Amino acid sequence: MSEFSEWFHNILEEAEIIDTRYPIKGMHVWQPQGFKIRKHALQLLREILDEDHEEVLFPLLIPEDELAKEAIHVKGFEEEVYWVTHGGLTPLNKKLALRPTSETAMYPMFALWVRSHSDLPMRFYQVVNTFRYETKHTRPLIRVREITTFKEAHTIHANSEEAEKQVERAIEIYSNFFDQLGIPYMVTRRPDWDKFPGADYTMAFDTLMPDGKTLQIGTVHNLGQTFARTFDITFETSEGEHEYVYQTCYGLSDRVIASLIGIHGDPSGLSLPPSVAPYQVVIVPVLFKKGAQDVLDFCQELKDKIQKAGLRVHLDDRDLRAGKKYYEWEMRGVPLRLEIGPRDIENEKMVILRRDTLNKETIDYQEETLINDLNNILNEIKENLKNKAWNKFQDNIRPAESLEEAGNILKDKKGIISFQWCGDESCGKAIEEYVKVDILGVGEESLDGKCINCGAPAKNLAFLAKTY
Ligand code: P5A
Ligand code: ZN
Repeated sequence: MSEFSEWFHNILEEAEIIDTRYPIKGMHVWQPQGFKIRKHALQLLREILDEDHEEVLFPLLIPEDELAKEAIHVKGFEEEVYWVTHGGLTPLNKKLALRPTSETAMYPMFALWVRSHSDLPMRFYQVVNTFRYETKHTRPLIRVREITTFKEAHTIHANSEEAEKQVERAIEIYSNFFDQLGIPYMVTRRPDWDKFPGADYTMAFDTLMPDGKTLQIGTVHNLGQTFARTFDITFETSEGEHEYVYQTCYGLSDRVIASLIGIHGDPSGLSLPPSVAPYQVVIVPVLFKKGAQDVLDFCQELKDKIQKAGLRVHLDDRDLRAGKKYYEWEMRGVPLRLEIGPRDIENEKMVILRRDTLNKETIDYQEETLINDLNNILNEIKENLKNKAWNKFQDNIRPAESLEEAGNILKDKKGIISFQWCGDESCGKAIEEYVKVDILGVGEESLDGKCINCGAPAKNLAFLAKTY
């Protein structure tokens, strides 16, 4: 196990995020702390999506014939589908698939829902569990067989320009979401041989984990009219003609939580952005025999005040050594800790510890500006986590002029390699073969470069990385 892998597994257990002892490979239990982080992250996401999407909920099971309709799609998933074959002791006459994703559950219904051009666009999303019988090594939150937090959006449009605009919009939405979580990312177009089964093209978000491997944390697909033809989703144009719709879909998963944990964490444990931290502030009273009750009363009032202002705050008045409490809250990633003793109350001071820097500071306790002061610090923490993560990400993208150089960088430093690429599939496969890692995707157009492998004029800047 790599050092990061070990850290990751330990922190999931110690911080009570996920219990991996459930007796099915790739299926795990969300524990209360993990569930809260998940809940807050979903809340942020819903706030963004609800602006112009509607939330729906489709059944988990998909009839075999619907799943099989879209040939390329089903081919892409056939090795990963779990099947329900019996109801009790009775064999089903139609096998039912546990959704690996919901295109084939939703689109037969979309065919019924879409009538006229005036119905369009339609934008839906759902947050559900999906099942994929992954054959690669499973890892909690990163590659699971029950994806418990699959946020999938599906949109329907009257023309291809609108669908393309929706792809851009989805990229904006996810960028905004990741920015709020301080997760750095790059957005690339996946090579054709690596696009979503059935899509015209796939745009993907990749982040970088501390072990130098990238993690795909979201994808946006332009489906064109492929599924519309398969599922007969048509609309009546203003001229009274019937045309196939254009579709997009985009999805995120538990991997978002994995990257939050992995990217912001440090040797002391989790370090959470305030927006998703179960507790944003924890108050630890520093008690001595004399005056203990006064300190506790003061802390209780302080807690009430902070809570009223809408922050998630906890008063840790357990009868434990302060050092033990500090260790625990740092490990759990609480962004801000307030330590208050009798001397502080007297002097109108408090000691604060920022989890992101682990710096202790004494600041003024000012009743009138307290909430404002705390909010400012929390905001600084959010920005600092984000900046640190982005700096590290950018420091780990390195250009390579030759395949040999690319191979060496991947061996020594890992991370992401940028290179000039002609865009040709067989050339791309040869590059992947040589460096033994995948082409992540292509980025901006190349103006005057030469392909790193074949020397032909390069079409795009592309990226290589060892991936999860
Ligand atoms: C988009 C939503 C889809 O399934 N259909 C609806 C489209 N795309 S996808 O790329 O196949 O998956 C979307 C995102 O889900 C994450 N993901 C996983 N996370 C954890 N464990 C897995 N086994 C797993 N498989 C996919 C990825 O982040 C992917 O981008
Ligand atoms: Zn080439």
